[in-house]
Amino acid sequence: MQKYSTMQKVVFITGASSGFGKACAEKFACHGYDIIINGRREERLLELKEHLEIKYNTAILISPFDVRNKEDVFDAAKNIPEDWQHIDVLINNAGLALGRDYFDDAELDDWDTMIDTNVKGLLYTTKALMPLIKKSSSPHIINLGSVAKEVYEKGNVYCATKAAVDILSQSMRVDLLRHGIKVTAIHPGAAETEFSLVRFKGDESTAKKIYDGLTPLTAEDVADVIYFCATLPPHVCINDLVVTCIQQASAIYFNRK
Ligand code: NDP
Ligand code: 8X3
Repeated sequence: MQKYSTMQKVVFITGASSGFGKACAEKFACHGYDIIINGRREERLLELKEHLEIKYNTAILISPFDVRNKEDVFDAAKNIPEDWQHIDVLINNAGLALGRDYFDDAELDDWDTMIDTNVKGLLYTTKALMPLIKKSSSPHIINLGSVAKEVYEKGNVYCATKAAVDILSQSMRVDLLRHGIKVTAIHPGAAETEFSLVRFKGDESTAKKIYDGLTPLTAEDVADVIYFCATLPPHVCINDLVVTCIQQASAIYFNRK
């Protein structure tokens, strides 16, 4: 679908083929935003685009790329069509955990993938889109951190990547202050998405056990919180927001039934 108006607010969401990213696409589309959706699984993005355009009569652009690939990220940013040339909200959501092992047992390749995706991918995407973000009259960058910025056993490198997201969000907020760019870091607790299935490499029963005895957050809960942060008055910015289900008090403490 063509964009109706270049004035329409544009949201760019990385990792929109599943979980929080997909739920954010649905939430912003239902409120009339035009959306650029990213992920590696292009068929899922096409399916989502069709669904949202039909249901909400909004314009959706797909931008499939791997956030780890610097060249692809910058090419994708360069190739955004003329009438999409401003980004009002960037949601840096693409990310993953791989493995849950003691430091000395963990796989080096898993560490590389988490660092390349959760940290370097977020940096590349933000840097590549910066010219378009600066064109917005009310720019906002929203980074997905996690309660995992607090260390838990066998969390090692995943926790480190989310601590890095925390620090980078603070740093962006300081360095981009002079441009009037809002920077929000959202730190969710356990939420049932494809996250654990990815973490445990397709092992469904181990993935399910993570949520035993819990009513965890849903992707829609997190999207609601993100939408709330993105739609506050122009002079108000939520800098950091930790959100958990009521049975979780920190990265470590749970009250399982
Ligand atoms: P999902 O696995 O459901 O979704 C992850 C998304 O990231 C997918 O759309 C995936 O798309 C995308 N993605 C992964 N790697 C890449 C890549 N290299 N390039 C582009 N896109 C990529 O997980 P969630 O929705 O739960 O997770 C979203 C974010 O929230 C992550 O950053 C995660 O760390 C964080 N988080 C999750 C929590 C949870 O309990 N679920 C709690 C706290 C934070 P594709 O595979 O198509 O590329
Ligand atoms: C995902 C939440 O606690 O499984 O970031 O690491 S946790």
